[in-house]
Amino acid sequence: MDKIAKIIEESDNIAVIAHIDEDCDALCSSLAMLEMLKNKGKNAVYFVSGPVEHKISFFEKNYVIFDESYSDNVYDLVICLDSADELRLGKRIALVKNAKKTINIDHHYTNTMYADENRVNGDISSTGEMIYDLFAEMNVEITQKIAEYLYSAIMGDTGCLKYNCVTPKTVMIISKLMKTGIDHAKLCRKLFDTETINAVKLKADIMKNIKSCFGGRVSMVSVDQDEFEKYGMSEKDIGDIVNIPRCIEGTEIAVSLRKTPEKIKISFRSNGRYNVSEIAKKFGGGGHVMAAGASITGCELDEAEKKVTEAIGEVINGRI
Ligand SMILES: [Mn+2]
Repeated sequence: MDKIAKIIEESDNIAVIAHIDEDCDALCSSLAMLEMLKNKGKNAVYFVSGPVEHKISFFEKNYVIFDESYSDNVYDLVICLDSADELRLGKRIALVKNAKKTINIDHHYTNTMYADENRVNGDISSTGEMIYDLFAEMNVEITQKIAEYLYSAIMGDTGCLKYNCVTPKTVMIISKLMKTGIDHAKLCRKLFDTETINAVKLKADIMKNIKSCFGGRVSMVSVDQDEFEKYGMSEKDIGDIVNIPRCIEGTEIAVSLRKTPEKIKISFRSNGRYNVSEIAKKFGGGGHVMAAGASITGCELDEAEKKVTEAIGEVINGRI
């Protein structure tokens, strides 16, 4: 049996954590892992970093929102999912430090291999797909609940099977998950085709202010905190706004900047020509070739836009 599977089988008190600001892959991979552990009779808990974003908040809330009162907890095993490095675990890193054993399962090729046992493969679409493989090795019964989680995790990171990271194997796994009888259309509608009226209005405002540079090869959107507040929303209530500029014809790199009280979050998407994780790295971030992120503190949006444009310029001008 694989080492990771063996460690899981041999551990009783287990904590599951994934990267901060949980996305669909992070949340649903973790929920699938939690479900599997509970089905095996393990004493397992999944700690999220804070309230999860609105779009993925309909899943069963059988997780615990982490706060410092849990910092001294000691687990036999802490399983870290979908997190490229320790910084992305936020305050929950305390659990990793205290743990008797740690496992890291991730598909970011920038992963720093921070656990005792690391299973990292940057060529796999999603952590959800890696969890499916692990469960297959462990002969885990794929219940409908687990299938719903893994299906959502994979769909989340593949843009509903649209992105480069999708392989024939990804599609085969989706097919197997569908065979359990899950209501996949309903899940997709809830996850990807449902917006609140305020989210649509906010997006309309964002669209009016799309910036285009480098002859249209770079498209950028920015949202200030007061724009979220205008519609009574937080930046957690609106998903990937970087998909707005990504769709514009001629765009090779799409960027979004979101101002929160603490920092400016930057998302990068590539349409194939450039490795945006290299740009994210310039700001202390990371991610994948086609999708990456970082954050900037201590400046206003316009200054952050300038810095990002300069960093992209270095990459674009270096290549062409
Ligand atoms: Mn992921």
